[in-house]
Amino acid sequence: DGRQPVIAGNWKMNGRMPGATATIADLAARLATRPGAACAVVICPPAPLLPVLREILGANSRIALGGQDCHAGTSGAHTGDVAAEMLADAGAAYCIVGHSERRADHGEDDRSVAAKAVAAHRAGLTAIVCVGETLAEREAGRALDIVAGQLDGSLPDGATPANTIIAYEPVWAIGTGRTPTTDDVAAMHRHMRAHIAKRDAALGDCRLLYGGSVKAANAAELMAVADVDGALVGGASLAVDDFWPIIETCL
Ligand code: G2H
Repeated sequence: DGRQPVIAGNWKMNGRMPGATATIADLAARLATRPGAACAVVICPPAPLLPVLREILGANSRIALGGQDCHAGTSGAHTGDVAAEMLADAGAAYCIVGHSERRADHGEDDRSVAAKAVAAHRAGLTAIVCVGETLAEREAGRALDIVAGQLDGSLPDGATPANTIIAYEPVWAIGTGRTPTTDDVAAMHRHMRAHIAKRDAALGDCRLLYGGSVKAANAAELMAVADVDGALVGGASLAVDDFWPIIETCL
């Protein structure tokens, strides 16, 4: 299919010094033993760690950095928020937007997620737009429709396969150890690709990541599913010994 796979680690609110610097140095050293560009590796640490991790990696590292969220605006009276431009200044090339934890904890809806994706694009960042149904929605047989609606609302005009990656993360699989069957993931990803291609044929070539309890033991079978172009990994991205075998499935 020609799409370069992406393995992205979402550290969430984890990572202190000096552990974080040791982790990134270890990961960079392992990747240096596997030259080539088979797979894009992205780490999304807490924002305060971005500059120091960027310094350790250097400008041309195989590991790219990303933010976990951004504000839609460029500056202003928004205490606690971070602009996409600031993430770019700090060394990020990607930004996650619309993660279900942001949607749940901070009341973000599709409209605000789309505005954040626009901000990421404005700052030159690749947006990783997250969608996914709840357990109740899946049990009601509504998963495909819910995700299609989230895609309609969360993907902004101007999204392209170059500036936008989509992560399907069923809410009930996040941090729970539960994962959908590979058949369910295949059906969802096929449906998502067809849905976005209907809106804009070019968009159909976006990378579609699976996220939610990805770990070494299930990564190979999930990454082998048609229309899965990589993974967004939370808990299993925190320790290199857990994360490395997941990356290796795409090297
Ligand atoms: C889903 C995922 C990373 P985990 O949130 O975005 O986390 O792999 O811990 O389920």
